[in-house]
Amino acid sequence: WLSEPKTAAIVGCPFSGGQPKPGVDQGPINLVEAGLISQLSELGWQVKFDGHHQFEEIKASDDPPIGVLKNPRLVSRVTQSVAEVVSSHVKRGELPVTLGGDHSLAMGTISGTLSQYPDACVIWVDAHADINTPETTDSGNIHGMPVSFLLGLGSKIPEFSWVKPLLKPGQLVYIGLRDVDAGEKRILRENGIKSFSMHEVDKYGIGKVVEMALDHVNPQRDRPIHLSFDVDALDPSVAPSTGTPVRGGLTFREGHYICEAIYETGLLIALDLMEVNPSLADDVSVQQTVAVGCSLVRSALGEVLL
Ligand code: NNH
Ligand code: MN
Ligand code: MN
Ligand code: MN
Repeated sequence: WLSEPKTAAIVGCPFSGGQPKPGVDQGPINLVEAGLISQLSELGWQVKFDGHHQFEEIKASDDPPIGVLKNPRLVSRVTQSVAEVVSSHVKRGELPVTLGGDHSLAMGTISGTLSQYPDACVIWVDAHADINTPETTDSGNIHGMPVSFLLGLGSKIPEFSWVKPLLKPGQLVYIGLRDVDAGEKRILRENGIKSFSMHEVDKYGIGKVVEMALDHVNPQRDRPIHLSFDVDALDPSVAPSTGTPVRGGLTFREGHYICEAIYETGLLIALDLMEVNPSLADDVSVQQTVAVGCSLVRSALGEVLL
């Protein structure tokens, strides 16, 4: 799937419209300033980065809620443009590394991947399932909903008609869940969506969990993989600077192991690193979170311990 020389395309997305806390738009800028690009070059990748993605702006007054959905037009237009960018990189055999920004962006990144490889599988690493529909959401924040849009669940919002329901439940697996809303639990159950919560990580260990996750979505190890990693999957002691930290998360090593094991499959074609918010927590915590973000990306792109 990837062309030679192997090329990573950084898609920096300074976007926060899928949730209410300012600052997450600074995530990609901080990750790049921390040296991510040279770190990936040192791993042997050609790295393409021509500045952070520029989004058209929509004034809040021109973007009233649709039902309960907040900033719907802005999120729709931004994610649609991200879908086009990711799709064009995947088409050229480049690995898009999308840096968020909030996780609503994955509506775009995964749409982009699936438009080129409809049988790609998605591994979603997160404390949250992000599978609320417009009917089940309590918050109205679209970063809690991208998966339901990709699956075509819930009522159809004309503003989002560009999002095609390209993802089937069997193509998706979760790792790290621990804060799943009641309506989301029902959706996961009713659609038979495989999920490895922190309970399963404790019970089986991360090595076995990743193996079982891959066996579910990729039994023959022949399908390309899109990894969507929300940094809040990590324990807040490891990644404190994020909008909705939830205790009891993945350790530093468990998070990195997931990335390493997926790299080892040779099947990774797209990566998201989302929800780094440098305006939350103290300077040391911010630096720690940004450094962890860079190191997760390096692990997913082949950094090895020995
Ligand atoms: N489930 C909640 C919601 O829908 C929280 C989602 N927050 C996240 N998701 N950070 O990764 O609003
Ligand atoms: Mn998320
Ligand atoms: Mn989350
Ligand atoms: Mn919750």
